Amino acid sequence: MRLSSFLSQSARWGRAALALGGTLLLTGCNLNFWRMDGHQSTIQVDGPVARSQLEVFYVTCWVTLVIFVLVGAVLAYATLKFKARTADDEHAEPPEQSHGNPLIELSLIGLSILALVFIAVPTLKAIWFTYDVPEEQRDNAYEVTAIGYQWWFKFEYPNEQIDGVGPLVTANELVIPAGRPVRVNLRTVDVIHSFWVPKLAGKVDMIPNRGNHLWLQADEPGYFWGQCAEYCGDSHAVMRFRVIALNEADFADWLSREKAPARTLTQTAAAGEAPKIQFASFKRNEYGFSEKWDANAAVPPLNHWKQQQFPLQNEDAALIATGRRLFTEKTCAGCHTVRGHEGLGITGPDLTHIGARTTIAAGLLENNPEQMARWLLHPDAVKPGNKMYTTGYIPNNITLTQDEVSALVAYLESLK
Ligand code: HEC
Ligand SMILES: [Cu+2]
Repeated sequence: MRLSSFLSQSARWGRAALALGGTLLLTGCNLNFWRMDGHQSTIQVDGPVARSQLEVFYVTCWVTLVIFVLVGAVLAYATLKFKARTADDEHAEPPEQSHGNPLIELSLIGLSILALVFIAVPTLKAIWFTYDVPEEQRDNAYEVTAIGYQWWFKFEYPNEQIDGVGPLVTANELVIPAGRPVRVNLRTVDVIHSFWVPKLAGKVDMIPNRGNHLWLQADEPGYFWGQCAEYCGDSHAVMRFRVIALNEADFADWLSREKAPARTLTQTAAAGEAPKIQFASFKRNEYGFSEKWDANAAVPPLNHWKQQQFPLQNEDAALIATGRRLFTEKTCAGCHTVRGHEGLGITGPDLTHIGARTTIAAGLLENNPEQMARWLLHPDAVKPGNKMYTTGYIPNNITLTQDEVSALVAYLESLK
């Protein structure tokens, strides 16, 4: 090798090593990267269904790793042993061929079959296990129905009937009892979506005219991230949801709050003044989540959810009343249900208790007055192509002043 080519070669390797070292250094600071413990990790799981799926993943990984090492070793051996070392070697006769050796070929076939069986047995077991709630736990199972819409999720509780209304309905945050199997019926009103809560279970498609289902269980109370996992149009990537698993008492409390009609504030109960919303602070395409959502946050997500159940301080009853009137005037009521108030629409998410949810726009923004204002002002900037904008704001020519937005926000956030 000539000196100049040696130098340029080693410079290239040097740069590569530097880049690799830099990457390791940077990601090294982020422990979550190494633990693979992101919000949607399938490696750090919190329920039996996801655990059985993880086991299949590991079995497959180990089997293929063994194959990789064996094939790699044979390849390396052959490469080194039969390498041309001198100019004469280039023209030498090929070494003796072992093609057609029945012993080698049969044992390769046998080993392949063995590897497949090794993978197939746990896979089949997991398929049976994840398909439906195990027989002996059926009586204990809780049932919900998840319905996919472009681009949000509706959740129905068939066993929680409200007199004169029908089943309890909510959206984008699925609240379940912890430590109990939950059977989720999967439906869609439009295209194919897919239901996936990486730490608990998934994925199963929501297919038009086909009744799919899955089951999941959270080992302990917790707050879990979910995501539509089947491309379904413009805002598929931001069609998210949350699963909140509660202990028995908290779950019963939530059910009774959730079944109650929308909260109505009386003038005497609250006559504060809502803090001013900082309209200037909205940026395009910037996710509205604070550090509260970090894994090491001072307020763990489940506690954050619990805090969200309480009314905001400084509720302004007059402003809330204006917001309620605007909700009808601006045609919001035609798409959204606010049970007990004027809202009757069913094409958008149920908003009866929107103030008590931690997210808006299908898990995309944190639910607080600022982000709510941002969503109402520019739903299209937050979520491209969303139906609230394309089939509501545009045809109905909805424009909102900052005062109107402030009133609507006060109203929506009061719906605990
Ligand atoms: C044409 C029907 C339609 C109209 C009119 C409409 N919305 Fe919506 N709204 C939707 C849909 C659909 C979504 C779900 C959007 C998404 O996440 O993709 C939505 C989402 C929302 C959300 C977030 C809910 C959640 O759980 O994430 C709020 C809050 C909301 N709308 C309030 C309003 C207000 C206030 C108005 C009136 C100014 C209004 N909407 C007008 C259809 C409508
Ligand atoms: Cu989808």
